[in-house]
Amino acid sequence: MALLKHQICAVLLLMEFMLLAAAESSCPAYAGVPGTPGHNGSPGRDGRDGFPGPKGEKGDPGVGAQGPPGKIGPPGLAGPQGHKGNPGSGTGVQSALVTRLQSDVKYLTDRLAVVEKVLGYHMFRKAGQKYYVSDGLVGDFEKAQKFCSDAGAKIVLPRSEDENKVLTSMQAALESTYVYVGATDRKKEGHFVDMSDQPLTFTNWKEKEPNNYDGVEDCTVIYKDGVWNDINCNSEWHVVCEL
Ligand code: MFB
Ligand code: CA
Repeated sequence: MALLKHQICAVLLLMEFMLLAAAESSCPAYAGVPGTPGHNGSPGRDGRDGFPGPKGEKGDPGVGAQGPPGKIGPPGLAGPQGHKGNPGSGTGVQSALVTRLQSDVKYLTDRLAVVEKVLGYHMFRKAGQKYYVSDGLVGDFEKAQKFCSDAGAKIVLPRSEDENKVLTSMQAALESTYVYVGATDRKKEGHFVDMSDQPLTFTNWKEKEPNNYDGVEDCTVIYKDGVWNDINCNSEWHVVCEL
């Protein structure tokens, strides 16, 4: 009897399951409350390769591996002459340096001697590489020439406009009317030369001078405004020498 009961229950349970399955598939059931979403599943397997894309643009030219060096070319044209080399380190250079130093020492010694002589005068001015000096002496041309030559100097003779201005400034300081200038035409009338009988390279004659006034004017003086006049060599004027 018990076995029969079990069999009936089993049949009933099977029928209930079948009825439920059919009901689900044929009767709309009202949606229940959505359940909690499940976790993402594990990633799927890679897909298969896609189809080849369109052809790309042409690339820049590539840098090929440098080839082996070429054959030696023909010799070039001769270049310009090189600069003079540095002086050798031999004794030749030393002797040249010694010679140069000796020359410099002599130059400086000579200049120092001139400066020391210049300092011995009452008045002096520098005119380029020369010095104009005076002690305020007044005399005729012969006296002037002796005074300067005794001092190892010459009567002053400006060789340029600038030097002429320096002498003019000295004349103002001496408060003199005229100062003798080392130029004469004693040897040939009308041809003035310096104290070494050389032609003059610079003159500043006053207008209408030299005029050999009265036929006795063979010497030269400079006036206050710097112009020159020929005068009688026996007249007495201030003396300025140049070193
Ligand atoms: C002249 C001049 C001359 C004399 C005389 C007194 O000029 O040439 O040397 O100084 O004046 C006019
Ligand atoms: Ca004159």
